[in-house]
Amino acid sequence: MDPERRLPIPHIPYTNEKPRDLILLVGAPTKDVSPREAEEHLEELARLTDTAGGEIVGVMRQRLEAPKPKYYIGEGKVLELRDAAARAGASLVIFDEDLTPAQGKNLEDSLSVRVMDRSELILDIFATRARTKEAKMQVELAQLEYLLPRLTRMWNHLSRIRGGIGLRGPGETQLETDRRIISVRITELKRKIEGIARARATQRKGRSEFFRAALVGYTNAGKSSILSALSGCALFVEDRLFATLDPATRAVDLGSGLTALVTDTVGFIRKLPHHLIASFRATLEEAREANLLLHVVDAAHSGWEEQVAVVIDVLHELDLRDKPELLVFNKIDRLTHTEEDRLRERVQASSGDPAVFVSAHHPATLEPLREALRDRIRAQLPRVHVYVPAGDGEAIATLYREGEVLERCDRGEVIALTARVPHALLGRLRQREGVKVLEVA
Ligand SMILES: Nc1nc2c(ncn2[C@@H]2O[C@H](COP(=O)(O)OP(=O)(O)OP(=O)(O)O)[C@@H](O)[C@H]2O)c(=O)[nH]1
Ligand SMILES: [Mg+2]
Repeated sequence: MDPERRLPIPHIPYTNEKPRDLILLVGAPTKDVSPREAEEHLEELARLTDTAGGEIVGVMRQRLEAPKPKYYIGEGKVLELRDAAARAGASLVIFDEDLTPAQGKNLEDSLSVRVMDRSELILDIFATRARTKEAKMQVELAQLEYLLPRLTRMWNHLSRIRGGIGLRGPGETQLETDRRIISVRITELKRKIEGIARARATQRKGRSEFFRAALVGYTNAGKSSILSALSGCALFVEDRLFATLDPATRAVDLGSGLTALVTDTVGFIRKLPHHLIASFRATLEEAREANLLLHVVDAAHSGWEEQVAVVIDVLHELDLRDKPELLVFNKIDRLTHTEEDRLRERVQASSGDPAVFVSAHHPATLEPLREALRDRIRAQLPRVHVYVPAGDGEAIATLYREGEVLERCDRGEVIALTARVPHALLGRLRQREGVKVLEVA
């Protein structure tokens, strides 16, 4: 049978008509996580739960020396959790930590409600938010790979409950499937995604003469807002996690005859499911071919340093760590002057990496970012010798305005300049009467 027909992935967007899952959250960090970080992680899990359309009815915490093999948390805590879930009428328990398939199954058997971990929740959000064919296929692939080792457990609770968070996407059709069909589908999806990536690579070739930058960063940092502000074309922006799933590229006019192609990409998050990262590799090809990564940071978030570290880790995993990077601290409108000064000092002291401080909501503050982009573009422009008739003031002025003049030598009738010149200007100069251009090897 055609596996495509056996495993349709239903796209069931969350609507208010559906009863909301009542959810208990569990945070069980190990002792090396600071109390502030532990609370930030739970807060983020709560935002993820809200994005998925669930209603939180309680939060439980436990500090662990190390995760326990059987239930992740201690056995006493499991009993406490079972009582709390029953009292609150919870239909779902979500752990902030990754559970092994066995831990998930043991917990479900003891609690008699469905149990999910952060990875599964993130996959569910991606499944309901994916819009394009490519994003849908990537999420389906990641979900199937996550599902495969947990198949028996899924069948177990599917016979008890239907629908709800975590059961959207492929979960609902698992009853009549088996591992073989899933594996066939996984191979099929990989092949199709690669095909799309190849088609995209061909498209990109046509734009290769442009300087390319890719916006990367933690989810909700303001990547789409920055690209909207830079390009003047509105992109989807939302105060929710994972507003953007598909890359979007816009031409950004930087003035002085310089243009950059800037790509907005999917946001990263702590503990991004490994399968999801793998399947988003193709989408992030755009970032791989960029000349510069603009790493956007939410400067107003108390956990920005941890978020930067998470993004760096994911970039590592995607083999993107060696790209030139510019840190773009966004949302400075939400900082006081003192906070902004302190942030600048901290950034300077800690990394020494190049950084700019902007607010996507106040376009004038984006000037340092535009300037940094212009500098990077100019640094990559071809170096040429240009000989201009001394009387051609206009050509000389244009060279100073649109290019970067490195040397000038006035030789009476002719002015000889060495300059970095944008491709477009190069074309115009070559056609100009009396002007000679020689490329420097
Ligand atoms: N105050 C303030 N809010 C901002 C700024 N930039 C973005 N925001 C808000 O932050 C939220 C997230 O912005 P997005 O541009 O969607 O962030 P993103 O990084 O594209 O997020 P994902 O696509 O979800 O990864 C929205 O509510 C924006 O209005 C800023 O400079 N200042
Ligand atoms: Mg976005």
